[in-house]
Amino acid sequence: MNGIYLLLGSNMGNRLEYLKEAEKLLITEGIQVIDESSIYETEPWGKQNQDWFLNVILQIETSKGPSELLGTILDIEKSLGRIRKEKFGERCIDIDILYYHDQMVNLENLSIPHPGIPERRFTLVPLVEMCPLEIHPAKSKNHLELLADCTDELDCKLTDYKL
Ligand code: PH2
Ligand code: MG
Ligand code: MG
Repeated sequence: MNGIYLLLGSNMGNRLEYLKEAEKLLITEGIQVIDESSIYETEPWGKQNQDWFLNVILQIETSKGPSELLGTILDIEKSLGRIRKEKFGERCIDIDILYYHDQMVNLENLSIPHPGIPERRFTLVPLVEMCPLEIHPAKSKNHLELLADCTDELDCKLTDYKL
């Protein structure tokens, strides 16, 4: 896996505006966005009776290491008004680190690669769009193979929205 990838998600309020604001704040923090996926409208995974999400993946470049990057992300989520309630529940903004090159991180508050990648179509579909042949450093499979193996059947619709 080559590159640092973030997944952004929102399913509350003006979802597109939250994604746009999150990207702006990342850039304000000195993080460079070098590629972005299409925006997808996705069925809620993990907890059904909540609104659909908008999800997008950004490839970024930064001199921050994984833990410092997580600190910046948590500050941005807070400044956009995120309140942490239940696991998998609704959120105005969520920013997850999917990959930090080939690094494996296993800290109490941070696991990289993100453990949800292989089981979530809403993550694999935009990864296949951006980097189909990049190999997951722990699974030793590329994104096309991971998507083919994935049993998640929740819907993931391509939209025309732009960041
Ligand atoms: N995030 C979750 C839980 N469920 N479902 C979709 N479709 N998109 C998400 O970003 C998402 C989710 C936990 O962070
Ligand atoms: Mg998440
Ligand atoms: Mg998160």
